[in-house]
Amino acid sequence: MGRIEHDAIDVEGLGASAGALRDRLVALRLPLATPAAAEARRRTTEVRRQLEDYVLPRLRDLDAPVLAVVGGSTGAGKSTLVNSVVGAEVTAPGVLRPTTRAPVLVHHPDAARWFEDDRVLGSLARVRGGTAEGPDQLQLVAVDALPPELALLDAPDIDSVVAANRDLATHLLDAADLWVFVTTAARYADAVPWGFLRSAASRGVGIGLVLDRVPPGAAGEIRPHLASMLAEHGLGDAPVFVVDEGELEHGRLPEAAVADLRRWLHGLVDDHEARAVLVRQSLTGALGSVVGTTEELAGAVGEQGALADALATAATAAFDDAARQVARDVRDGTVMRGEVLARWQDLVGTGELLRELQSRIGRVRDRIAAGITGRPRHVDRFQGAVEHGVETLLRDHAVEACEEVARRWRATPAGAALLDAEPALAAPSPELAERSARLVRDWQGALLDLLRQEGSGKRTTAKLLSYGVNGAALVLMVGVFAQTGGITGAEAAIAGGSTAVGTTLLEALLGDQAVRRLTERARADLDQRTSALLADEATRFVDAVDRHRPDPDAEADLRRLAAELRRGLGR
Ligand SMILES: Nc1nc2c(ncn2[C@@H]2O[C@H](COP(=O)(O)OP(=O)(O)OP(=O)(O)O)[C@@H](O)[C@H]2O)c(=O)[nH]1
Ligand SMILES: [Mg+2]
Repeated sequence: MGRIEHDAIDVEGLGASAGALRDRLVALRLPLATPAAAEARRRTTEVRRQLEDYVLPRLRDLDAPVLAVVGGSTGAGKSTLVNSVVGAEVTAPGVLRPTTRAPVLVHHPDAARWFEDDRVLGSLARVRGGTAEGPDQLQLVAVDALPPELALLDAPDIDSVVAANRDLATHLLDAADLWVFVTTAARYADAVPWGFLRSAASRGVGIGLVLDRVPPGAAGEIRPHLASMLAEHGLGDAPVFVVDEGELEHGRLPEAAVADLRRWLHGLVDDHEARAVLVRQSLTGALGSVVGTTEELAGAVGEQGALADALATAATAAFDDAARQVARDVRDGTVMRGEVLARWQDLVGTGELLRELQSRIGRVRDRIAAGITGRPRHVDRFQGAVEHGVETLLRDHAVEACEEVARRWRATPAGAALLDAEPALAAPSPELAERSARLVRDWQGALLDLLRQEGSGKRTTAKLLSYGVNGAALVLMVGVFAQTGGITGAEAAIAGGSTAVGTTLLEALLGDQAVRRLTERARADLDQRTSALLADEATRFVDAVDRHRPDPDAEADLRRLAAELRRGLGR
């Protein structure tokens, strides 16, 4: 065998890029269940297989024999044809369908080394002598009748009732330099073969069509129709070989029936230049389709990224909304109703607020007293009610936000699948109650600090401290949950009239301006804390999206590798 010149393409560069692309495709994930993803995943496997089965082995060994795969419908006569072309019984034809389950690769004895290792169709175990039985085996047969530069592969049927047969047929055709596609007078217009032929055309693989088992005299009628179908599918240049149905001799077709096909096959490889052209065409054709598909896959990855962004945005928007609603409810007195109001009235009505406002030692002593008597003070119960009120508010809005995210996500199949995959997202986080209670306590702590700061360095300090910051803090809290900045008539009504007692005192101490300002600051602080907590709830959704997001570099990697291959092909 003489060496083939392949100056027209940068074999080494292409090999490196194709290898890198293969590795990238192995790692490629399209985790979102978009309608396009299933197809994209299928195509990913297809391109990867195309690279592994054909492009990479061919780039490594441009001088390996041309592999012609004989494929087509069941019972079309493929095995009979292979036996007839090589003039020996190398593969078993049969009456039962499908007959050929394990593929049979026929080669010249001198070409054995090209097929014995896993260079091509590496996933199939080699069997020599005996009979291969399963779709994961490849039967190797050496015959002198074939030129060393040509190997023939008898494939199972493409339209088999056996799924493994169909997959294997596709796999084998992917590995081919050349397709010998066999159909019959009865079946040439079927849909399945044309699906395969369309992919052959897009892959640019060399192809010869055999119209087999043609009733004598029927060819004249079929040929023009077949030719127009081929032209329609971009295969107008493919030669057509008509084989008349006739008597078989020892299970083989008469010599005259296969002479043309054999001559064509041998002609393709006899001449080094012709072989180089065939190999290069199939190779660049395959690489061209690999590039096209890779660019489409990059697009699909990009769409998944954009969809993931949209899902994450829907989640953060729902929780931002929830935070705004919480802020609104805090202002319009929602918290100050029911239990909280009742406890506040207790606090005021029993005179405990006044005592609290006037007690400089404040809570510590009272807590000890409460501990001894076991009777919770009104101030504690009020505080508990506020904690519970804020917690309820946060939970209600968090539940609503979860439902809103679910509603938006369910609008897309990918979002729906994501929710099904992450059932914990149906409800707010289990820690929400505990975190809300802590939020209220932390906020109250900050409120006390605020009051202490307000008092420090001023003449009011001593007075404020003498009245007790705890009491002042309680009055401020009520102010925060009422409608406007300061505690004035409107809020006093909400709070049951008796708020005025504390307010008057507080305003007398700090001035109404300061009370208004402090209330605003305390409210802003509460808003900030509730927003942060709800933002954390949103993060659970964003994290779930991130777990189902394609690798952020994937799209750019695919585009870069496709561009490299384009350059290597000189396109
Ligand atoms: N008389 C006659 N019989 C043929 C001809 N070609 C094939 N047959 C018979 O048709 C049957 C099917 O042929 P095969 O060669 O096994 O067909 P195949 O395409 O390999 O079938 P699968 O392996 O099942 O896909 C066998 O019994 C053959 O002997 C022909 O030209 N004339
Ligand atoms: Mg067969």
